[in-house]
This record gives sequence, structure tokens and C-alpha cells, in this order.
Amino acid sequence: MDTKITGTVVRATGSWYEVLHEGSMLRCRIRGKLRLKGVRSTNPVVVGDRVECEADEKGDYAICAILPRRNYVIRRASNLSKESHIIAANIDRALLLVTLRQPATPPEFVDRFLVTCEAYKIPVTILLSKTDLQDPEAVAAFGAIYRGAGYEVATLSVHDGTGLDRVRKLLAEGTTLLSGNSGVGKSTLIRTIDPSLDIRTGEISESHGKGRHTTTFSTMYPLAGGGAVIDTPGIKGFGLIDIDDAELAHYFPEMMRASADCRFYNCTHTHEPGCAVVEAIRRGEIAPERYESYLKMLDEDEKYRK
Ligand SMILES: Nc1nc2c(ncn2[C@@H]2O[C@H](COP(=O)(O)OP(=O)(O)O)[C@@H](O)[C@H]2O)c(=O)[nH]1
Ligand SMILES: [Mg+2]
Ligand SMILES: [Zn+2]
Repeated sequence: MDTKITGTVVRATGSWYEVLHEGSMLRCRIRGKLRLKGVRSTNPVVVGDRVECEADEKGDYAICAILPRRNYVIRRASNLSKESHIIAANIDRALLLVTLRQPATPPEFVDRFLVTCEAYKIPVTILLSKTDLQDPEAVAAFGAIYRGAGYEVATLSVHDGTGLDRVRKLLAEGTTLLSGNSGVGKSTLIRTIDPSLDIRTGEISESHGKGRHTTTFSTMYPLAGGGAVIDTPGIKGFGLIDIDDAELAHYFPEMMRASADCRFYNCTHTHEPGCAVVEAIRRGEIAPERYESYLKMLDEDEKYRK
């Protein structure tokens, strides 16, 4: 009997893993030390990973190998830490849910997420969520900034059905990472797309030596209509990893395009003469809000990036 199988990790808590293999769910532990070359992270096996599992004599499966990742999204475990946390692997696209009020998504969260996706070459669509509750003028202004940068911005309301067709279409193929601050409507959206799913809140209290604390885990949901979606609860922010100052502007698509005309090839678009990015902002072709985000990232991350 062949005791080795290959499956997809749909849930990872750190102590055990759910692996989907040909329609059935296996609860696995990790065998031995699994470390990926060149990736220093707090979590070796993540949602979306393709893994090899081996059964023991009792028929319990353990993960014994991770197949090479196509890509992954990572964030710093905490602002001051050099350790990183991988959110998910093998992603085809990201959907970023944003609400401008109830709750207000901080612009830096949006821009950091977009930079992360650009860095890992993951296409991203921005979904302005809960449009039934939003101020139409604010929605239009936000849309203008991000469409101007080159992103698809769609509107969504599960209350009145706005945008659901577009989302269904996006989700139907491959694996979609669903991101957004807590409360923007991620779980509600998944439940609406596929009412047969049992959406867990993603929060599990685990007992540790120092007492109880609440941890949140990403979960992948295979959808009845095809495709799979990864819900990422409790992600409050992204730290930029391995992006140096000279590189950061590459991940602002509108700045990248304009920078071809900067006088200096290594222009940081801050103080240099003949900067085409600064010129494009002056002409109203690049949103000042995006440029301010860029400057803030250069400034704030200096201490941590390296
Ligand atoms: N008015 C309105 N409320 C929504 C919409 N989508 C979600 N909500 C509400 O927003 C709250 C947070 O939603 P939830 O899906 O838990 O957000 P998550 O933290 O991103 O998973 C819930 O009370 C939902 O009922 C929407 O399109 N319109
Ligand atoms: Mg949720
Ligand atoms: Zn420049």
C-alpha cells in the first residue's frame, strides 16, 4: 500500500494542519524539522502549501515535505522583529476589501498591501466594500486614486448585491487571497458566495505556558462553484520585507512608469533634480496621497528594512 499522499494545506494552526486530499480532509502534524531554504519565518507550513504526507502504522498522517512554492505573501511578525510570518502560499490573485467608514481602512494599510502584492507579482483587485454604507463622493475619490495608479477598483455590497457577479467571476478560478482589515466584510462575502460553507471565525484560543491568548489563522475554503478563497482574519498590517529604498518605487506602478524619464537612473524621487515622478505629481498625473504613502514607507521602514 502506498502510504504517501500529496495534498493542499487549508488550515494551519502551528500545532496541527488540515490537508485536503482528493476531497477528504486529513488532520496532520509535522514530522521532524521542516525548513525552507532562504526563508526565515515563524511558520514553516502555511495555507496554500502543497505538501507530502506520510501515514504511520496507526494510519495517522504527518507532513513530511513541502513542495516548492510558486509564490507567497509574507509580513513581519511584529514591527520590531526580524522574524517574518508567511500568510499564504501559491496564490493566483488577491482581493483587497476596503471600507472608507465602518470601519475606516487606513490608507497606509492599502498601500502596504499593494506594495507587497507588486513585490510578489500577485495581481490585485481592490473591492470597495459595504458601498450601501459609504459616502458616494469618498468612494469616487478613492476609486480615482487607485484606478489612476492602474488598479481595478470594484464596488461591493452584500446588502444590495452590488458587484457580486464580478467577485464570483474572480473567485471561480485558482486561489484568491482575501485580505482587508477586521470588519470590512470578508467572512460575510465568502458566506454569500457559497452558503454551503461553514465559515469559522478563524479565532481559536490556545493554552500556552503563559496562559491563554487568542490567535488567528488563515483558512482556505474550496468553493462550490470552483476556485478557492483564503480568508485572512486579524491581519492588521503588513511590514515590508526585503525591499530596499532604491527598490520601493518599483512597487508603485504609476511611479515606476513615470520614473523612466527621471534624469538619474537611481532617482529616489525625493530630492533629485530632473525627477519625472515629482513632475508627474505636479501635473496631476500621480495622486499626491500615493506619493505621501511612498515617502512615509521610506521614512518609517528605514529602521526595520535591511
Ligand atoms: N451594511 C453592510 N454591512 C455589511 C456588509 N458586508 C458585511 N457587513 C457587516 O459587517 C460586519 C463585519 O463583517 P465580517 O464579514 O465579519 O467582516 P470580516 O472581519 O472582514 O470577516 C458584520 O456585521 C456584517 O454583517 C455590506 O455589504 N453592507
Ligand atoms: Mg472574518
Ligand atoms: Zn525621480
